[in-house]
Amino acid sequence: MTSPKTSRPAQRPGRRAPRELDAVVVGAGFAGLYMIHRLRGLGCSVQGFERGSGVGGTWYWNRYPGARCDIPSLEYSFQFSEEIQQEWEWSERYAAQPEILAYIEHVADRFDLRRDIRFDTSVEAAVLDESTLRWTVSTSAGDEVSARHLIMATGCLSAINTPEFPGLETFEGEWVHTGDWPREGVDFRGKRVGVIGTGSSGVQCIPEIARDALHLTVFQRTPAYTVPAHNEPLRPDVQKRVKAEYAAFRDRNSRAPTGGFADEGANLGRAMEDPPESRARNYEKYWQKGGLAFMGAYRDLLTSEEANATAAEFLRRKIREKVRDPEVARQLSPEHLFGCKRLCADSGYYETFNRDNVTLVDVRRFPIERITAKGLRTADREYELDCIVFATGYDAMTGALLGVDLRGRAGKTLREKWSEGPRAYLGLMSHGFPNLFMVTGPGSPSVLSNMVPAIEQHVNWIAACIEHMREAGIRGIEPIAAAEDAWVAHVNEVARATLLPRGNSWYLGANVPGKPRVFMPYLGYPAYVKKCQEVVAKGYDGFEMTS
Ligand code: NA7
Repeated sequence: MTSPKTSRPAQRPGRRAPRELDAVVVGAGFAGLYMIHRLRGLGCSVQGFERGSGVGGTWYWNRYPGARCDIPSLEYSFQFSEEIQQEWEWSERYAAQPEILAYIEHVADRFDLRRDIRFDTSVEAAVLDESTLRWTVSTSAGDEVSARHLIMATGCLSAINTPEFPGLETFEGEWVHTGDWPREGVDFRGKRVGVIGTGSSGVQCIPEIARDALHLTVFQRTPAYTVPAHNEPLRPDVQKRVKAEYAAFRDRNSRAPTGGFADEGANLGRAMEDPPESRARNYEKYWQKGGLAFMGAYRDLLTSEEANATAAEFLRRKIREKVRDPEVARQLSPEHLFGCKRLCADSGYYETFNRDNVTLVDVRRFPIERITAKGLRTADREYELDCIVFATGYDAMTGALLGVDLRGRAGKTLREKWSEGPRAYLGLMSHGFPNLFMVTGPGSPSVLSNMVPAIEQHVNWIAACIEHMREAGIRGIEPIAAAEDAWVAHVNEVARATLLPRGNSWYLGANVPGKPRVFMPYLGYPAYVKKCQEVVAKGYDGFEMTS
């Protein structure tokens, strides 16, 4: 696909015209890599930019000890290439970060994707030329390129959230964030370590750090609900069985209400229809399955408060059984709604609090006031620390998109447009920003589904759209405002029918001070895929095309 000569932007005197491309892809994680592969297949000229020094996206940055996926390996992987599916051997039921990164590197090698990616380079701005409907993209390395299509493959959990505690610059020890972990690792041996945050990252790294550190202090604001992952080596016969019918396996999973992964199957019954003893047995069964599969114990756990309370009480009982000190068990026991913040999958989390070298501090009761030269001060005392680990999460779903100065029609920025929360049609495109695509953007199932199939579905949709534009001689595509408004209203309506908007979660932006509280992902993976197909079948219903 070559760009028509007429679309060349006017040259500014004394400056070279930017290099003209069909597409720019921002990010080289699962989404960016597959997008580049598909665009190349269409014969498009494409340039990728990646702020890291290598491929992998979230799996490049999250190198903290214990980092592991909570979706089974055989499902958290690409399906676009049967060769890759067959040749890659997963070693564990849930892959750890090094294995997932090795897998992504293998895919990049296999399709020679690195040659089109500029590493150590952040895209800083992209400005639409309304007359040509092309984007001028500028980077931290001083590149300026012009592209017909700009594809933001920047990830849902990539802009880290580091709370602005006063005094951090005075800290004499080392501090790190789980989402930006040093490549050379961190040596915790003989050190007094503090971990702030007990979401999935905290829950995964706390048992590992406790094993090495002299002493570990865990600063907890909200206790997490977590279910043991029951991770184990992947049995060769299981892997062989799946590989023998991989396409059918993927097809079944794509229709699962869990959002693109089947795991062990969900129970379609309602919690209160089961008498208490049988309910306890059922919860025990799902606890034994492990991790996120527990969400499937009953179908109404996220819609009925009464049902939700039974799951919460079952999990609190497990904490009391595992944690020896009743006061520590009480502090670790969540009182909020179950499952409205993402459920964690752990390996020995509660047991860690039985160790002599681990202390739990409740920072909801005594908030962190400042970081000091020697450690950290809460409202009631100071803790001396040699190392602080921020496991404080992300500016999720919108952070990376709004981190780029994106200027659409009439010079309006995406930041201005989204000042009261993200607005996008199908989570794919936003009105006023023609030819700007988002992979798993807000308003798509994304984080409420299995990310890799969700990414592939979006990339396939975008690639087909670009191919259609080329064949039909279309220069621009953009959602119609009314279609976008209706979709945003629908996303909210679906969420409101559940308990999810009542959790103080990153799904709502509640973890980042000042962020608008809007429920961002779309709940309903199989229905969403059908909707995207219908939109295309009806001639890109809800979109406006410019020839
Ligand atoms: P999360 O799930 O957002 O967890 C962040 C944790 O950090 C959570 O316990 C927060 O408490 C805590 N936090 C954040 N800010 C503060 C301040 N200022 N003081 C004390 N504690 C704080 O991020 P993760 O990285 O663990 O996981 C993100 C996703 O990655 C996960 O859901 C999986 O999908 C993979 P809070 O709950 O806000 O009170």
